[in-house]
Amino acid sequence: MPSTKARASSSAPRFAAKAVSAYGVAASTAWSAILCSAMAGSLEVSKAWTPPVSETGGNSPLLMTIRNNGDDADNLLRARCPVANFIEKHTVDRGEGAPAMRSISSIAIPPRQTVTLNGGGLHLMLLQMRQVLAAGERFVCSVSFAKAGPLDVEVVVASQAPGS
Ligand SMILES: [Cu+2]
Repeated sequence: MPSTKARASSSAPRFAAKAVSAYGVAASTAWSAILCSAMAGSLEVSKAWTPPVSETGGNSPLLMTIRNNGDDADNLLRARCPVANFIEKHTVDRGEGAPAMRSISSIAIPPRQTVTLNGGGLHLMLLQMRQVLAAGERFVCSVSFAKAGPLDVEVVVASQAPGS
């Protein structure tokens, strides 16, 4: 897999983004099959996606499915993406009043379990977006786990979860 740096620079020019979008429309039906899943140790990350973003400077959720095929618990510690200045790990609190997002230090990935990051619960949050994102664009993020280490994950921009 090409390095994160190489992917980041290739997705930066706007004209390149348009070309990817046009391709994305044609390929949309086979999309979940094309989407690569990344593995590190006993962890497998798949269906990484983020919704389109029309303005820079704001925040946007980063969602993915993480499968732990091993017998040891792991923890998602941090993520870095070329499209955002910072990334936090969030959970959603549901008490009285409206649901509220809260930053947490890590996201536990229990053994033999699948953790789905989604906007209604645990998720990553892209903060201070550096560029707009159109449906069909792709970029690579580095997601780091306590035991499995860093993992390059390809993220696709889409208005709903892959395969939904
Ligand atoms: Cu959030």
